[in-house]
Amino acid sequence: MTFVKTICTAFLILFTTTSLMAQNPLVTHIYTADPTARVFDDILYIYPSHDVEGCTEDQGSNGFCMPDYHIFSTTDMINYKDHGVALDQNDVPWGAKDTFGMWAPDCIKKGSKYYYYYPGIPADKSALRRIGVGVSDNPTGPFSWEKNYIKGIQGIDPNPFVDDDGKAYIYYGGGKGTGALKVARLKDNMTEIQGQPENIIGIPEEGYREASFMFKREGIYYFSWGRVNQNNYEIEYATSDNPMGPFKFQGVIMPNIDNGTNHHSIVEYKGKWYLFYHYWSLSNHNRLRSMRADEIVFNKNGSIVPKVATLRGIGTPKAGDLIQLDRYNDLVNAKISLLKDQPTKGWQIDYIKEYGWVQFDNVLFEKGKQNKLTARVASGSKGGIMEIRVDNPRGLLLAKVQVENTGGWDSWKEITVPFINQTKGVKNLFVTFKGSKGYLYNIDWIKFE
Ligand code: FUB
Repeated sequence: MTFVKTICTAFLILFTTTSLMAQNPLVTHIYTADPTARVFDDILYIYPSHDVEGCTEDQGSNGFCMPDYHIFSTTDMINYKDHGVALDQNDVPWGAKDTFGMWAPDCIKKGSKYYYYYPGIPADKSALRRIGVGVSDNPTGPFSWEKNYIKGIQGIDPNPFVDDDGKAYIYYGGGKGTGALKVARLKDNMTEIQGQPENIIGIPEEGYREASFMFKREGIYYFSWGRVNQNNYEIEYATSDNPMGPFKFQGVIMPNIDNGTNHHSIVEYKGKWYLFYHYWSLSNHNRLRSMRADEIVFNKNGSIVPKVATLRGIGTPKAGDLIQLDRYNDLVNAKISLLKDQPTKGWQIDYIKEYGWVQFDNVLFEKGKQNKLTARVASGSKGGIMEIRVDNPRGLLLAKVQVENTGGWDSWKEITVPFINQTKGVKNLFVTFKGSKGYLYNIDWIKFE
């Protein structure tokens, strides 16, 4: 049963911190949703939720089946380390058991401690969701979980924020029957609220709103959320000079991508700003989502340039990293589909025809560090040639791979060839397809060594 498989995978991961690499989605070994990205001591951490299959009718809610939380980290935004399960649903001290309702979490640092906030279904049935918190000396835990939920608030999508003056806040909202997005001051202990929660004022009232996220940039407080509006589901934002508002509505950050939900977070890392969100193309099911990220930019006046979701995502692969060409910037005379033999590994480029190419931007070539190219390919025809070039489809030729018939379109083979020419710096890659009429070969990935 798939669910049993998921549990086994979770166990495996529990005991072995795993390193994985991908473009969009960021990881494919498990489904991950609601990614909150945080930077602590120059490392980027992601605190997502975890979608699985296999819930019975009385388990899970709104079609989601979510048993636990994993934590991820990266320093290059290409290789992601899975630190395993940080909290299982049945270890929530105040939670109802086996309810698969572990929705979007978040984590923040205050002083030298890390505080992990999560929504859970309370055993006392006092609300649809309550919000719990755990404390740790490390961003990946182990966390010491507070015995009771935070009194005075109820809802989903907890988003803590610590201002430069040390004052802390928690934003939350959403969930059935709770239309408003809210904010409450957190006491210095980070486990209790101070005063009464307030509604977020100044943002559109129509439609369903959830997935609050607060960040500060150049003295401006940016509050963003997900909303089901006339355009389906969009990520929107508003700004203020006060973390409690009132806010001024600014517009859309990410237009609808037919997601059903699009929980997000925004973070600055190594001088660039990124939007983390989720999408379900790996599963073809919008309750089995995978986290993704794209770079965003700000206009001079501080407004955010709306971002259209990309396949390419973020990060600059270098020698040794797998380059998933199916996460392309442009593709001509070819298609993509999920790998048939191992769908959880992602996609392949297929139906490749002559005179086509795939463009994949931002690959780092370090002087003398790459001399060979390996391509994972398959062909059920007489094959063809792959030319690896930079800058444009006729640019400098780095390597040439002759692909023969490998025994079938799913019979994968790794072919290694030497570099013909060297290049240096961050380059846009063009892999061009040469051969005769008909389909030439399928490509899984390429790698420089
Ligand atoms: O993942 C479950 C819920 O869906 C989250 O809490 C919401 O923000 C939405 O993404």
